[in-house]
Amino acid sequence: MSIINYASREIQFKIVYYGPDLCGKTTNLQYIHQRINPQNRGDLISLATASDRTLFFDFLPLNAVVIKGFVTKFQLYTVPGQVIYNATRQLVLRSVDGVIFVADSQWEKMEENVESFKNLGDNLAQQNISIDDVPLVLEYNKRDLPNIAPINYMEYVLNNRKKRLQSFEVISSTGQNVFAALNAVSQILLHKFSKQKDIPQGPPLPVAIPVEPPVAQTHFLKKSEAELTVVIDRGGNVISQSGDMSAMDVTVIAALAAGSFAATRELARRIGELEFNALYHQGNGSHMFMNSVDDDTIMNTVFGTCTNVGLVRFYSASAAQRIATILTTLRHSTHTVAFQPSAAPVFADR
Ligand SMILES: Nc1nc2c(ncn2[C@@H]2O[C@H](COP(=O)(O)OP(=O)(O)O)[C@@H](O)[C@H]2O)c(=O)[nH]1
Ligand SMILES: [Mg+2]
Repeated sequence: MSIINYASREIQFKIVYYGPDLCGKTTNLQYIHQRINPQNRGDLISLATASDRTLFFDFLPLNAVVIKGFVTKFQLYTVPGQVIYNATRQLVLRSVDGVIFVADSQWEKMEENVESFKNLGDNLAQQNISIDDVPLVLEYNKRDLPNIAPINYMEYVLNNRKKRLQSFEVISSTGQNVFAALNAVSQILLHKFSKQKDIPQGPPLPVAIPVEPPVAQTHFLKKSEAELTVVIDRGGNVISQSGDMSAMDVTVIAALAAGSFAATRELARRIGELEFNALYHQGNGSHMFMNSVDDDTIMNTVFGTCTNVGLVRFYSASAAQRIATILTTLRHSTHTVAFQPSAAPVFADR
C-alpha cells in the first residue's frame, strides 16, 4: 500500500522480488545498485548468511521523479526463497505495491518455480490481495545457461492465464532486461496509483500524513528526552518522523525495524503470546525502543544517555494510543495525488 507523506513530499512504493531459492533475486538488486545513478539510491542492505543465501531479505531504496512535486521512493525487497522461510516472505509482502516474480529458467528448477508462484498467490491472498490485481511481471532468468527451458514452455507453465503478464528474458548476472522488468512493474503500479481515486471498492487508500508529525509524537519526544522517533507501518514504510534525523538513514532503519519486530512476533507465539508489544535493544550509548501502535503500525524510538528506558517506555504507551487514533481518522479520509503517469522509463541503467 503506497504511502503519501505530505510533510516530506514523498510517496513510497514497495516492490518485492519473489521466487525460489537461488533464482537470482539478490543478483537483480546488486545489478540495480551498481548501475543506477548513486544519487537515486541508498545502500543495498543484505541480511545474508556466509553461504551467500538470503536469510531474511535484501533491501534497496531508490528514488525517482515521476510525480510532480513529490519525490517518489521505491523500496525494493527480496524474499528468502527457501521453503521454510514462509513467515519471512509474508512479512516482506506486507503492504506490497508491485511484484517481480523471478523464475529460474533451468529445466530442473521448473517445479520450484511453480511452487513458489503458487506460494506467492497464497501469501497475497492472506493479505486479501488477488494475484490478478497486484502489479506483477515475470522474469525468466539465467537465459545464458545451457540447460534452460524454451520461453514458450515457461510461458505455458507460469503465464497461462486469461490476462497474460508481461514477461522478460533476463540474465541478471550481466543485467540483461533487469531494468526493463523493474521499469515495467513501476509503470503498472504508477498507472494503478493514478487511478486509485476512481476505484469505488479498491484496496484501502494510502495513509496520508499531515504537514507536521502528529503532536503526540513531538510531545512524546520532548517528554521522554529521546533523540528521535519514527512511526512506521509493519511493511517497513516511514509514516512520520520526529527528532534529529541527520545521523541516520530513516528509510533503512524503518525497513530493518519492521523486520525485527515481525521476527520477534514469531518468538512471542512460541511462548503463547500474540506478540511482544514492546522491544528494547540496549547499546553502549544509544538504545532503541519499539512499541506497537496498532495492527498496522509500530513506533521506533532511539535514545541516548540523557534519558532511560523506563521513561521512554512510560511515555511511549500514551503516545502510541494517541497516534493510533490519528491514524484511524486518516485512514478513513480520502487523500490522493492527481498526476498523469508518463511513458518514460522510471529508472535508467547508466
Ligand atoms: N549464469 C547465471 N547465473 C546467475 C544469474 N542470476 C543469478 N545467478 C547466480 O545464481 C546464484 C544465486 O543467485 P542469487 O541472486 O543469490 O539468488 P537468490 O537466492 O534468488 O537471491 C548466484 O551464484 C548468482 O551468481 C544469471 O542470469 N545467469
Ligand atoms: Mg538472495
